[in-house]
Amino acid sequence: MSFVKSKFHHPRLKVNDLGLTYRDYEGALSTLCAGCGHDAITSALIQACYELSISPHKVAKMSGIGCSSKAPNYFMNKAHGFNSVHGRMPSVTTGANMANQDLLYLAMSGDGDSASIGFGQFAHVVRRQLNMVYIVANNGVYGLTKGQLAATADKGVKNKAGELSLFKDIDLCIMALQLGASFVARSFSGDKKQLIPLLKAAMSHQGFAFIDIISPCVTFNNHPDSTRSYDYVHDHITTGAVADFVPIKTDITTDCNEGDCEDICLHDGSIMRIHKLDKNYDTHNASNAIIDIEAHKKKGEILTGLLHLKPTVSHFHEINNTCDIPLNRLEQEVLCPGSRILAGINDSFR
Ligand SMILES: Cc1ncc(C[n+]2csc(CCOP(=O)(O)OP(=O)(O)O)c2C)c(N)n1
Ligand code: SF4
Ligand SMILES: [Mg+2]
Repeated sequence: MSFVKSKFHHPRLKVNDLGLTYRDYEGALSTLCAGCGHDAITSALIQACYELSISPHKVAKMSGIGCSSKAPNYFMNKAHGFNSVHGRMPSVTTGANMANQDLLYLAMSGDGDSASIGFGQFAHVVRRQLNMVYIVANNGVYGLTKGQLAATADKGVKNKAGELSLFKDIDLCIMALQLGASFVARSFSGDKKQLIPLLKAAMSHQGFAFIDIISPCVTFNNHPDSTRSYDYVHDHITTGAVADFVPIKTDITTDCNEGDCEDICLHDGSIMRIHKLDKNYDTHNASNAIIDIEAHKKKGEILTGLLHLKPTVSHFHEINNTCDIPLNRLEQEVLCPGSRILAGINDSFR
């Protein structure tokens, strides 16, 4: 049986700068379990894209395989989308990005998809500073295949079937920081207040933006032996820096005591205002962020918020000097410059 979402909405629903309502950013009806953290991420994405007045046809939703990778079907049904093979989303996104850098690449992956089968692809896409937003919905298990432990599960925890996690977890934020990502954040699907500004900033960032979102699996990993359950995350979450996203040409109105705040200008002129809960917190320093994540982990805490932002790092297209114009908009003469030029290119390889 299939269900269709009603298109009816209140005639006076608020519209954004493009004249679109929140409902215009929705997708198909979710088939995920009721209460799954992934649905809360979808709802935060809808809100962030609506508030940023993003044109759906300028977005490419990319994913691999998993419950998390199904999520792009549940938002922005007028955007482009590619649900690829398990762990192969980064290479598919790289290809698409090479051909058309005019789109916003919004990728959704899982901890299985990125920290196991796709770990190699994850590492290289970070290293290459591809312009994209890479979201991992981290539930510590393979939800779609019924709850096997993922590589992000903490050592010593048990899954619902009682299987013990024998090895140290892979922390994808630490990996991204080590590999040079210019935007790294961690959040919780249940904290929209923190998540929405982070998503907006990630979408406005030029370069590789990574957000690891703790997203509890209510069916297979929400029990007392888990460190990814709603109860555990609620009790152990701590935030180093709260971020406000201020769009281009908007007055900054939030109160801020000197020394407690820092404004970081993003490439498009919008501002990320960082409220430092810990005065010594330094979002510019990737090595310190790694030390902070580890230190909190030792205390049994999950450090969330914006962990690192460096808008000045060169991104994939700058490094490779790629063609600004999407390939599908290039004229025949440019795409096929003639045999004399091709002979010259061939000669340069001899
Ligand atoms: C090549 C290949 N190997 C294994 C699978 C089986 N498989 C499907 S989803 C999945 C794990 C998904 O886990 P995760 O990425 O964490 O997503 P979640 O369901 O937890 O959101 C696996 C192992 C597959 N589809 N393809
Ligand atoms: S199995 Fe887990 S991850 Fe998959 S939809 Fe259900 S709650 Fe979400
Ligand atoms: Mg998972």
